[in-house]
Amino acid sequence: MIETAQKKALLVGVQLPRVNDLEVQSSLAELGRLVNTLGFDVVGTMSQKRSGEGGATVLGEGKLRELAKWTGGPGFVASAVKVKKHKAAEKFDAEKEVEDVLEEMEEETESSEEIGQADIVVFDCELSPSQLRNLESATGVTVFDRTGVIIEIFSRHAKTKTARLQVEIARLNYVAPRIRETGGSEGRGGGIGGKGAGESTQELDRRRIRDRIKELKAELDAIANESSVRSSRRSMENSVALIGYTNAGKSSLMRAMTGSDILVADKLFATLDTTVRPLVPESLPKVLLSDTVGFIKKLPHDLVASFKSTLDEALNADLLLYVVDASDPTFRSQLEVTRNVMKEIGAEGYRSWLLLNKRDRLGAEDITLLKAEFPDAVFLSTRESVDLKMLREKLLGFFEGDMVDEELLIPYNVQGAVGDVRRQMRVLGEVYGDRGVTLSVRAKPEVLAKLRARYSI
Ligand SMILES: Nc1nc2c(ncn2[C@@H]2O[C@H](COP(=O)(O)OP(=O)(O)OP(=O)(O)O)[C@@H](O)[C@H]2O)c(=O)[nH]1
Ligand SMILES: [Mg+2]
Repeated sequence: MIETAQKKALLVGVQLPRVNDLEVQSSLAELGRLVNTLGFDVVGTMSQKRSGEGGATVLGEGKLRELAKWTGGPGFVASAVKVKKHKAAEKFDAEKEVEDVLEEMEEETESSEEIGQADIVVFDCELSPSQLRNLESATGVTVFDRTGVIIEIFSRHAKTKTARLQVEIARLNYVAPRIRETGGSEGRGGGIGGKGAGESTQELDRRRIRDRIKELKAELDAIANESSVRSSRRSMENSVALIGYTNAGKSSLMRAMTGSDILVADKLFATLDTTVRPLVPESLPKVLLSDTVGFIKKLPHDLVASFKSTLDEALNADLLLYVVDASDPTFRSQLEVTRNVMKEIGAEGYRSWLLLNKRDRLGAEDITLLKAEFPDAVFLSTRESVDLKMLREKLLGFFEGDMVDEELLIPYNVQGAVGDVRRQMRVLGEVYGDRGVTLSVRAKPEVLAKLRARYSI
């Protein structure tokens, strides 16, 4: 675990061609929330236009010096670990020169800005191990990339055995190539089973990590076998999965609809495990809801793989509810990211609804515009009981699709039938007559047939 007491973080974005300013800013704002979730304070942000995320230090020389002013580092790399030259290396070098000239011009206009003090730097992209090393040498402080931050949050929030194993595998895969000869187990490499005597070389550390990953994978497989038995049993029931970007309100909805006390927090990645609960009050037909891990842009690939099995639970669902925080101006791209990952794991073709949540934060005008843009979406707030009731009815309606409505006349002298009806069917109305009670019910035809046969009614 990283020591986080009052760490001051500087965020650095790299603006690639075809990425507009707004996207860079919103991505940096999101990185800020991730960093806050880890307990760091954000003291500043900076970004630079670059043609790619390559190069020994990602940033140009001038920008690197500017960065070092925040951290008190030298501002250059004593002996840069060269990033492997590729075919387009010459072109890349020429581009870099132009970039550096542009950057010097840019720097002149920015240099009067007030500069604070940062003791950690977080890049909003994935850094290669050598880039990370070079940047740490130039800044003199610990450098993280977005992947490292997300992995750290996941490791802190993982609670169940499965989530802990999955996160640990992703973390070790991330850490292995970043281990250094000296102090390799500090900071992001810390806590990997502890370093034994005589095992200080990189090679040994890496081998130990590979072995550990193998062990963890075997453990995970054993658990997966058990739970596939459990979920295949569950697939007999009506099930709905809540899917969506982190902080969209999935767990809030789950709590409100199932009366469970699962964690809701204004934090990113509050939930890492799938929870399954029936609707409360219990409904007929019975409907199970499952809450899942949230999505994020640039989700590290290893984590997508790790959480695939968590999301597999969602693939057992009959219906997917895409939950969106409609009050977030970037929700469209969040939805796109979510849908793309779901497509990757094979959820294409699933029945789904779009839920535009947090409507309490929207003005009437916003709602009108959104209704025109998303005519089929369900608007709701997890804080409005009328909305929750409406969603519940809509869900029951969905699962009642293959049910029929009938009237059952149950004579007063037939014992037990009314109880059975209430347990197995949805009662829409009841009328007490001379001979017995007439119940208007909605149920699956086979359930009705069984009951009629049993009580001869
Ligand atoms: N204003 C408003 N806030 C909401 C609503 N629904 C949820 N929230 C808040 O949004 C934040 C995130 O809610 P969660 O339910 O934890 O979000 P989540 O989708 O489960 O997030 P992850 O577990 O990180 O994927 C919390 O602070 C909630 O109180 C809503 O309808 N209106
Ligand atoms: Mg949640």
